Amino acid sequence: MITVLAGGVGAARYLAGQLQVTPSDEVTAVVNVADDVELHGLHVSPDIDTVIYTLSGAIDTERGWGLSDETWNALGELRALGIDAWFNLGDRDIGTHLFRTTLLREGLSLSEVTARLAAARGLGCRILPASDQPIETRVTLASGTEIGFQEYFVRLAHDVAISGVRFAGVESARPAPGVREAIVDADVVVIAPSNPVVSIGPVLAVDGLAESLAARRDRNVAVSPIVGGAALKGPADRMLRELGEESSVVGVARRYRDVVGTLVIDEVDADLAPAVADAGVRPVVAPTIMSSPEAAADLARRTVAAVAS
Ligand code: FO1
Repeated sequence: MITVLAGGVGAARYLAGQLQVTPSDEVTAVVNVADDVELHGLHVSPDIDTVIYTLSGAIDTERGWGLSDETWNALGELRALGIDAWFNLGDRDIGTHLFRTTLLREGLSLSEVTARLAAARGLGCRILPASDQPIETRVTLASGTEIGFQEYFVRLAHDVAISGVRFAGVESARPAPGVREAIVDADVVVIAPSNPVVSIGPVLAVDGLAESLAARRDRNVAVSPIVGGAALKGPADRMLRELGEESSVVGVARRYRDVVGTLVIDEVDADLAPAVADAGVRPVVAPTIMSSPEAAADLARRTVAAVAS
């Protein structure tokens, strides 16, 4: 069993690579839920949907989120009615949120709804929310104002400095069914190249998961989402710096050293391998830019091989 801790776009690409080299029934994704947001009466789970849409080939490849061949008529009607609809929900994507919101209201858990969505799109791998209880990433801006993650990421286009991040509700969030076992029983646990602060952070903060990972640290491996000091997509590099950490593979190694024994870094960061080792994590240098499905498959192969005994 390969268990992959996943956020959104980068993790979805990594998972698509993993599924080219590992039978799907041997892959479990534990996905961040702290980006989830309630908008216009709908429960949206961006990271879960991005993973399911990507793995089923339904993703809009330009945006990296939402469905392809999308139209925006419902949103247009909302705006015509004077609603400030700043989070772009496509008409097809709204179908997913209506399905999820209706079943949640009928009492199904997020795990059960997610399993139905994954099965409906023909996925063979397991997609587990990190928790069935609500966790909400709250971002404190440098100005001191605290806002929700999607307000920061989308409405403000993350074009603003932050001074803090917290995961509201995480204290009472338990691992969703199967999550702890997926970590404890995995041959290898991979932390996918997602934002360490707001995509992987909320997963590691769920009760007992960091401890379960630490207990098998030498069979866990992370892929750095920071290459040459920068994030390939999104604000991970700026967030690390604004939180007083280093936006580099060394900064990532420091963040993950309690839960992984190995960090895969890109060839451009090969000169930092000794510094990663000094931070207490074994560096493995490999091409980490997933510029094609073959590159993603090769990265997944190398990442698992780095720790599989
Ligand atoms: N990202 C944007 O930058 N702008 C959007 O309008 C937007 C809408 C959206 C709708 C559904 C969905 O599943 C994802 C969406 N995203 C959008 C991406 C989302 O904010 C990010 O995927 C994560 O939350 C960060 O990984």
